[in-house]
Amino acid sequence: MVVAVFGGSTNMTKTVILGVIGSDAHVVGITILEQAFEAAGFNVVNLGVQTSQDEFVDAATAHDAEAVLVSSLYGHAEQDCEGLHQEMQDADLEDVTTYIGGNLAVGQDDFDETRTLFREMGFDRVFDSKTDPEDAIEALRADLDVRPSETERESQTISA
Ligand code: B12
Repeated sequence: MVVAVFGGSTNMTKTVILGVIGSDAHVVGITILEQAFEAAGFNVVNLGVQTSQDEFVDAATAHDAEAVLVSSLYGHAEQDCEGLHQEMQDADLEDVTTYIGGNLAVGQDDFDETRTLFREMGFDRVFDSKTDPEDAIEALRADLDVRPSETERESQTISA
């Protein structure tokens, strides 16, 4: 189903924490995501590569973030994310929206399986490496009930 994104708050200063988790050093993807989310009006705190779970949690607390966007490219996302949502819960961050994206499994043959795995780990949405950043932005606007600006709204729809 395709629905237009209407309604919700026009406050576009929602803060998102972005980073590459674990020992992963792939930086290009989050640089593109940072620029795309900033251009869309979000306040982005980019923690960069090789970010620990503690650093995500501390940054989300310090910046009173609405969302945590985790990136992983090198195939160890499952191990690196184990316990993250428990840690967020312990820090009273259970209401923070969490996304993960990238090359989440070695090979990534069956992405439905990968999505199910990460959803069960607590992520609200799971994106593969072919994701257009605009799709993630639309999803986050919908999840945070944020309305895009007039000009952005003209062309935007979200698949649901
Ligand atoms: C460049 C590169 C490197 C460079 C990284 C340089 C740097 N500092 O960034 C170097 C040479 C260092 C490297 C090293 C390694 N790499 Co490398 N690397 C790549 C390569 C060729 C391109 C990555 C890239 O920049 N893509 C361009 C950006 C724009 O795309 P992206 O990263 O996918 O990000 C987009 C999406 O994934 C998505 N996305 C990403 N994260 C998130 C998060 C959210 C929330 C959302 C919504 C979307 C999203 O949006 C992004 C923007 O469009 C890929 C292969 C490929 N073609 O993807 C392999 C690849 C990622 N590497 C791989 C591997 C295995 C490694 C190594 C482990 C190799 C080794 N044995 O040493 C090491 C790991 C080192 C480390 N500690 O991280 C594998 C991963 C395999 C897997 N997951 O199944 C890949 C897929 C190559 C392959 N086919 O085997 N790598």
